[in-house]
Amino acid sequence: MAMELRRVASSSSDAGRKHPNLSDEDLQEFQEIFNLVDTDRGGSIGTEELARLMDTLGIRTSPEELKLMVSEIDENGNGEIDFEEFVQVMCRKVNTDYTADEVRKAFKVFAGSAPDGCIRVKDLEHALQVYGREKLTAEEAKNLVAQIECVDGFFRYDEYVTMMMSEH
Ligand SMILES: [Ca+2]
Ligand SMILES: [Ca+2]
Repeated sequence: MAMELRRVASSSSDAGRKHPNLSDEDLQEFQEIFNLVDTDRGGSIGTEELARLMDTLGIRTSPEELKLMVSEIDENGNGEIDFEEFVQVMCRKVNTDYTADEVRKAFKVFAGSAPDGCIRVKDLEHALQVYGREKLTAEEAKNLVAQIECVDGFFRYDEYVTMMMSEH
């Protein structure tokens, strides 16, 4: 949840970046994975390199399946996966960690008796400190919540989840 909220809080300042949802660390990690797969260092991943990766992962794939996988990712149609295309795939993966329903349910648990689709700011701060893989300290939670739009002490998570999750 903290990760999702951070994305909202930082979206305006990151507007000029190519991958506003990704930190530099994410990009670096993707680059490292990409380099491992791009064994000929040509700057793109071809079907043969993908085949080797699948082999390493212990996944059996036919040449047809490999072609299909590449064509799904290959946006510019040159038959290979370049880094930009690779990042797009990894983003999709990152963003499907939680479904919209799961995030809504999590908010609802912490929202208690707040009106439907809303959570009190102080309950949200509490949630950020106890829920999810990335727990925050009280101060971090306060800072994060201060950056998001709240009305009359409530954060409208329903609208936010709809907006965030439909983006991808
Ligand atoms: Ca290559
Ligand atoms: Ca391509």
